[in-house]
Amino acid sequence: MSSQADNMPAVPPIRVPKHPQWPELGASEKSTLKNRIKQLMDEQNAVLVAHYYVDGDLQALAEETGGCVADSLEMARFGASHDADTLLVCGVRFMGETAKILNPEKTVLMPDLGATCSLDEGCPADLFNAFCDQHPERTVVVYANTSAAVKARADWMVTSGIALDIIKHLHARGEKILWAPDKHLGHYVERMTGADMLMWDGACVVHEEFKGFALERLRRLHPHAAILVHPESPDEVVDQADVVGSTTALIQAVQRMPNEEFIVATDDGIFWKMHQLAPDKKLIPAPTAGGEPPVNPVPTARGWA
Ligand code: CIZ
Repeated sequence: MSSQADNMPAVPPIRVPKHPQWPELGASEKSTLKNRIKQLMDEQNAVLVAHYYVDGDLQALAEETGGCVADSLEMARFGASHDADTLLVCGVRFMGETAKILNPEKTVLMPDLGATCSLDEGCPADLFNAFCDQHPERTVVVYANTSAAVKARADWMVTSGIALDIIKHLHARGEKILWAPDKHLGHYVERMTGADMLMWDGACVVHEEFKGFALERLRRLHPHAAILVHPESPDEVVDQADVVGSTTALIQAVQRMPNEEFIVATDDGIFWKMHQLAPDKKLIPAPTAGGEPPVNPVPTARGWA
């Protein structure tokens, strides 16, 4: 068994811009803006595909206009199956790139090209290529949260929904893996499959904030809550989970499980879809190192808080 590489290149500090703070809009301003977006989409034969992590208003607009709200792979697949000429991708840059890879003939637009992902930023293609060159005997598997240039070097590309199955398959064939960029997801897959995995040293800045000790405290306050954890979270958080899974798997768990309360460790954009599909369930954001988290997300101008 392998794990962290000794000779991993030093990755320069990650530059993830802060979430822009937009002014709160009133109902009529929002409605004017929405109508303008709808008009432009009609003119350009565009369809809106939004990720579960984006602002609730954008998820709602995607559904109202016949688009979709999904994970990155389903966003790209939806785009491929739709006859629109233009895909308006509301998500981070790698999601727009993935949509373009699957839809080369379509125009792909993004509202904010600066919206990025710390996993993607923390795995520059030149350093990654050098790392792969040092380990030619390994099968290169990268997570979806990477640039197109990094994906181009990989033998396999996986989402969190299929990572376990693909690594199990490669392990059964006796292959040794070079995994990038998320070390937490990598460790989780390594523990579950027993595969030999050499890890890139990357992590998601959102999921890394979830703290095991704070989650233990919160669980004691909500002993009947089911704990739902995205596998980009650190081991001590994953170890307390009732369900570990992709965004889609966590949303399905809220619908399927009989519990009335759920503590959720992933980006809080996901609460919009969870609340829509299971409005009677109480959703509690997993705690970070800071103070107590808010209970029962409520709609705000920028989404769900
Ligand atoms: O692939 C995606 O959409 C992401 C970022 C996570 C997930 O678990 O679906």
